[in-house]
Amino acid sequence: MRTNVVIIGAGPAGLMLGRLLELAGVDAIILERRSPDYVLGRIRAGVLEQGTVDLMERAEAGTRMHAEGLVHRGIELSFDGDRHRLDFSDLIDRTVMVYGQTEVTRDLIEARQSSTVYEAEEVELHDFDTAHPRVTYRQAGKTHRIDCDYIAGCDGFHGISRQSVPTTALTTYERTYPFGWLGILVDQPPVADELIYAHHARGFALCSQRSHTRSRYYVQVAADEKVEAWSDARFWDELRLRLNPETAEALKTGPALEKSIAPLRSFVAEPLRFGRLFLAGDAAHIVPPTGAKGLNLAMSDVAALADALIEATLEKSSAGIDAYSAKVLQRIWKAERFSWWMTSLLHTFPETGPFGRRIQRADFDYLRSSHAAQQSLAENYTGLPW
Ligand code: RFL
Ligand code: PHB
Repeated sequence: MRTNVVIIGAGPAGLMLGRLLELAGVDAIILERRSPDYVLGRIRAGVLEQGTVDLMERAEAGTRMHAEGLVHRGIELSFDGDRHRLDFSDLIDRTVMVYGQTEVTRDLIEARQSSTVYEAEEVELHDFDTAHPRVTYRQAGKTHRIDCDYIAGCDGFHGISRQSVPTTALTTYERTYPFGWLGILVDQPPVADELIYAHHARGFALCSQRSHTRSRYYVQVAADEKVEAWSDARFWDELRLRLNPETAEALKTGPALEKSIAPLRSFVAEPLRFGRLFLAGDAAHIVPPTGAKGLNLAMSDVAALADALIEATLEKSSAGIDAYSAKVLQRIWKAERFSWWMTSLLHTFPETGPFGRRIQRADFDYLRSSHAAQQSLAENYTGLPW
């Protein structure tokens, strides 16, 4: 088999890249290790920047998002029960869209007309440092080979693409946090119209949502915590303790549809190009979810990569692919900084002690008193320019 671009991974990054290439008339095959049901069952992000919304439209996959997604004008921050609302519309005339990653994935799968190979095992990348790269994989006991011009590694943090690059060619920057997020999905109306990010001495909590009838809540837990140790009742009790009393009172609880723990990590690999292999999305970088940036960053990467690959294929110009890595890394590091900062402000860090908490309180008080600081948060949360 032969194609222009082999895309590894059918998460949001791979599916969006595939869709943009197909619309431009560039041939691409997506190889995904899991089944479609598995891919659609992963509960992850919930907040889309305007740039991501625009990209869904460009991909001709935005109709349901506009019908069912919720436009949010702001968020609420809470510090030991003291609340402060940030109105992005007033501050910088921008909004975000609350629409689940599962739905984004579903819409992109439905929009796609070209082939996606699911349950592709033992995917291997070959000769991407030459003019003739190829990818092999196994499916139903048979080995297949695809020759191509370019390979796009969109296979997430644990994928094979980054691991295929010689370690000497890669510089990685990493920070792990001594905690994770325990998340619960529940068929109950959200406790508030907007998202609430709460700092509390017992740890961070987030009240998010998927629709007017489905809510998503998170609490900070120790990194080694086991999900089995958290009954639904224990989760709700802990969440209430971390919210201010009126919010805790208004919380509508129910049986968990899904409950899982995600570790928190900051990670960047540089560069993002190795010959004819390009990394994008979580394959290249991870942010802690506190800034709602991971999915959006994956989307801005592939918007740039799609343009570069279209130019390289149709116009035979390498300007875009030559510039790709340096261009997207600029934006990636700014999102890394913002996500790290939001995480530092809102979580409890056992090692920083009482001094650390007073600094966090000062950061929150400064934010409450400074229009400039609020604008800065709003600008980063709603998304820096693409
Ligand atoms: P994905 O989604 O991990 O998809 C990678 C795909 O590659 C496949 N794969 C392979 N395929 C073939 N061969 C192999 N060897 C393969 N290895 C892996 C995988 O099966 C998978 O289908 O990466 P992608 O596309 O880069 O997308 C990134 C986003 O999923 C991620 O950044 C976000 O979910 C992060 N995130 C959030 N981002 C936001 O923008 N806003 C949010 O509100 C937000 N909340 C979150 C989040 C992530 C969370 N968790 C669980 C880490 C909340 C949480 C709790
Ligand atoms: C979510 O709804 O899953 C969500 C929302 C905002 C975040 C992280 C996760 O910052």
